[in-house]
Amino acid sequence: MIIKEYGWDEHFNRELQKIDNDTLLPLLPARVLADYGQMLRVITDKGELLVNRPISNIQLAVGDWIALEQSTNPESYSIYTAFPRKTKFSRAAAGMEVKEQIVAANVDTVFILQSLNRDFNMKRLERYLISTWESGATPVVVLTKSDCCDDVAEKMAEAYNTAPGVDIYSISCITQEGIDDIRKYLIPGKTVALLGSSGVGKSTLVNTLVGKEILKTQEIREDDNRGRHTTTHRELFLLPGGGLILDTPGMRSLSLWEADTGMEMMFGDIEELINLCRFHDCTHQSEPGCAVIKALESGELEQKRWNSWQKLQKELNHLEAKKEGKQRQIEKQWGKQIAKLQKELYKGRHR
Ligand SMILES: Nc1nc2c(ncn2[C@@H]2O[C@H](COP(=O)(O)OP(=O)(O)O)[C@@H](O)[C@H]2O)c(=O)[nH]1
Ligand SMILES: [Mg+2]
Ligand SMILES: [Zn+2]
Repeated sequence: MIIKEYGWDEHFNRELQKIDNDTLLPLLPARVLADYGQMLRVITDKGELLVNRPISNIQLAVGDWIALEQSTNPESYSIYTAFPRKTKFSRAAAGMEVKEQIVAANVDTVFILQSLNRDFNMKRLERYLISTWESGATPVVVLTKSDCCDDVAEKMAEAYNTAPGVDIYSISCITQEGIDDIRKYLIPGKTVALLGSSGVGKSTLVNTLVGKEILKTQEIREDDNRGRHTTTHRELFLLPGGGLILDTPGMRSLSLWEADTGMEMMFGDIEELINLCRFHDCTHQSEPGCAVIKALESGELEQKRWNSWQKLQKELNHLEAKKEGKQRQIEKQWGKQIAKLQKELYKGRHR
């Protein structure tokens, strides 16, 4: 069974049995390997196939498990349905519209990559950690290009401070430092996604793990040392020793989409403090009995973390308001359509 190597398991098998299949032939389970826009490349027990992206509302992402319907023409398959996801990494789509973008589905471990030389940024790391916890996958922090950094220990300590309890590694694809340590996450049937800004070394890491140049990487441009975009789509690879790895194009920004669980995982202590404030609508500015002010004064709560929490909370509140606004808009449009219909009905009756 090919699909087992790609993560098909009892869980999805049970989901398959649940599907009320009214097609002539049995459904063919498939996992999305690459997203080319209109077309998706999938893996099945019959090998790799190209299928059309459905026009329906289901938003599919690399890593998704779907069921294909076989037509009587054996060469033709279409998407019948998608299986519920085990995990889902989302962000708010770029642009004006309030929309979820699913970056990857059914990922077990997220490698959050930052380079030790220029991409190192704890605010960004916080965002990736929140989104990863929210997704249901386990985060692992991978600090790249250790060969280009002379204060690795200091940066590791900073990362530990931002990501307590999370596994953190420093690696170099040039000296091979740390590469064998992170191989332990590459388990047959399990999926690791590589996330991080453009140029941090995601594709180079895939090549290093695979042991050959299967992906194009960026040339460092002399002028700004930044590099160009080369990974243009998300793609899932089966590693020689088993295990799956998902390379992604760099994300310019990671706007949060949903973060209840993620915020709790990262800032649960702050949420607990807030519950201890004397007034339930405490603004934590100057109120008497404010547990936050007290914790800031005693040093129990770091000012930096409090600032982060406030900033993220503001962003999330803003996002909630936008989502609600969108919902109201939809309802208003509905209202208008119904009013129009009623008017026409009324006219019809009184003609
Ligand atoms: N010095 C050094 N450069 C690296 C390392 N890993 C990747 N690079 C370079 O960083 C640039 C961007 O790498 P790439 O894998 O394309 O990044 P991606 O955009 O995250 O996929 C390339 O020029 C790589 O050669 C490393 O461990 N050390
Ligand atoms: Mg790349
Ligand atoms: Zn307070």
